[in-house]
Amino acid sequence: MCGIFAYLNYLTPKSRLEVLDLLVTGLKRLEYRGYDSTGVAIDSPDSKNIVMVKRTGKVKVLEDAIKEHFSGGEYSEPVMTHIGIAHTRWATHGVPCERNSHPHRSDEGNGFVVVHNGIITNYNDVKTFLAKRGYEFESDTDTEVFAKLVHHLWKTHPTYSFRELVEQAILQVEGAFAIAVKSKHFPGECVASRRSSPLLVAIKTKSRLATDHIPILYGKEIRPHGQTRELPVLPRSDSTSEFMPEEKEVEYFFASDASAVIEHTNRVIYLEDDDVAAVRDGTLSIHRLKKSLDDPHAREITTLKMEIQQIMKGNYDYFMQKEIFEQPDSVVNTMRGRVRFDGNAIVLGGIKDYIPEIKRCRRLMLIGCGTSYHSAVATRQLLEELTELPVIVELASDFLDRNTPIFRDDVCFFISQSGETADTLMALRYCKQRGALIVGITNTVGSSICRESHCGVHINAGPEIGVASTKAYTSQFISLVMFALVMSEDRLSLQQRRLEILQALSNLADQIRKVLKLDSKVQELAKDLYQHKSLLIMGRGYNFATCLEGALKVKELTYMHSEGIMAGELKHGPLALVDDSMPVLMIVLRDPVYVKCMNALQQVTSRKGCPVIICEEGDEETKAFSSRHLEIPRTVDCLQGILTVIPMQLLSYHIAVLRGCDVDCPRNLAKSVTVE
Ligand code: G6Q
Ligand code: GLU
Repeated sequence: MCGIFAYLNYLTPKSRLEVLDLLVTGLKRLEYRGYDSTGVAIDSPDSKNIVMVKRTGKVKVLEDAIKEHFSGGEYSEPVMTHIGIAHTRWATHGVPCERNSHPHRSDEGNGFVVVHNGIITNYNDVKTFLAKRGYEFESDTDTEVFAKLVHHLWKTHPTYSFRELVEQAILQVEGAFAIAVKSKHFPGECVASRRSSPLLVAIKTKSRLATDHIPILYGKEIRPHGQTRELPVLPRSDSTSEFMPEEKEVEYFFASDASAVIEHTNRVIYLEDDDVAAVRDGTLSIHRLKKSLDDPHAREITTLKMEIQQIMKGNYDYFMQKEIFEQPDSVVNTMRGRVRFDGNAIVLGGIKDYIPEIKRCRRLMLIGCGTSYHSAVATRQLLEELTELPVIVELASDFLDRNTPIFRDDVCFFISQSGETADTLMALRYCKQRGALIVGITNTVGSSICRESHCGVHINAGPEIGVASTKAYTSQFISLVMFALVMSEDRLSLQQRRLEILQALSNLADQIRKVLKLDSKVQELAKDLYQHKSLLIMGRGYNFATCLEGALKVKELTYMHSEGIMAGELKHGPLALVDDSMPVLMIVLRDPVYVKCMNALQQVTSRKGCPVIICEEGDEETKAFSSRHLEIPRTVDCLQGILTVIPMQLLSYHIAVLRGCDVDCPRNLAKSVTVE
């Protein structure tokens, strides 16, 4: 949630209009993270002041406002060195409006301006502290206290450098944040930091970088957080090394994720919690006040493998649509280099050294939120079957509410597309502290969950931009299936089953292509359904997860009520909802629960319900129960969920389009939920 983008050009002439253009493009790439309001801050034409433009709504509104606001020729003059910061917001404190939009300022003179992602939990204490010192607040956000705190520190410690001021300020705040700060008192400098919210620095130089890491500079003294009454004594860094580009000209980007920078450079540094990154005179340095024993001495400069086309919509109308149609390829990418269909072997490089330890564990726990949680529900049965271990599936938020007992011999899987979801990350830390083995299943290289796991599997689905998760789900599903196959490699009694699954995996991409051909039929179905208020989705066994996931897609994209119902529970309550007008969709496949599903189908039709049925190709007996059905190819029972979820993705997409909803940016949501 919230996208931060900052751009610093050092000895690289750029007009302010060009800078604004870069900032707006950066924000567009990050828009999926939040789209309540937006804002930018750049230098005024005389470089003595900071000018800000903020707007409620999406980046397009800001773009139009910028065109209007910055039309003068003075903005087309090139400047050698400049820093611009920008933000797209997902409101947590204060309604979405211009007043609450970022950047937030320290004072009427715009001395310091700040963009922030996250929540400053002790903002009330800081606010009281500052109010007593005469500060007046203009917004309802938690963020504003940060700008004013830096200003207060600047007033009281006039000798501090910009970086030191920000370091002192972050010592005072609690909660989650990624911040970027610009100041008219420190022209050409930018300082950024993070704690529990993602932030990276990207570096662009003309020639290849001569180094692949930046040494970290440590302070000598550690101060606890939350001392707003007595400000700490400044710890000084004890080393002088830092990143200086070979040539003088350099451009730096600070961004919430890599999709915003990939069109400029593929060289990035993922900041760690409490890193303070500062650029001064074109030199980047990374500082930490606190040194712990296992801290590395440097931050690595990573080369991104992402391609620009991966984050463009291409010929599709929406990212979500593109991502649904990418699934024949994304599932193959998840298996690439891991599954050898000829030798029936599977190697998961990221966890192979831990397999003996995992095999000795007491139980497997799968933890995630939303769609990622559903991928755990979808694969639980197969994991139980092939590992013969107890498998516990948990929603991260609920898990944290319960102080769940965790043991050293537990293996805990954390499933997350973004790798940054706060609830999942908190649950990970909780389990890690208690000594469990932590396995990350993520789609985002360099994300917090990735970095904090002992081992893991990258699902390799490619960037997922649509807020509604689609291809990440099918790739998470396959990653967990591959893990189950690895765990059962040496079990003779399971070899036949394994072969059957491997065979099915090799046909999966073609079968997905076939399901995608149902698109126009699903669109017709959407026309029948889009004006209704509700949609019940029923199934059981391997397809229960599809019901939950389908209902989540319908809710988030179309704002219609939808519920995924375990068909076995029908007679325990939900059947009361069924009549001749309630839209119902039922998944009835020829698997071990077929007879039970047919019972449920009969219960629904005998209450005058007229369900849409998802069934197997050519299953005349099941089709006879309704005039509306979608036929999907036959596959092994435990992989059916991959094929049945695709019509649900398409259905929610088409209903959303028909209802005029913003498919890629559903109201009130954001892609990466970095607050609890
Ligand atoms: C679903 C949403 C959402 C998402 C969760 C977890 O369409 O994208 O439910 O799955 O917010 O996100 P991560 O997978 O990034 O942890
Ligand atoms: N808490 C800040 C606000 O409400 C930032 C929100 C976020 O990162 O989601 O403006």
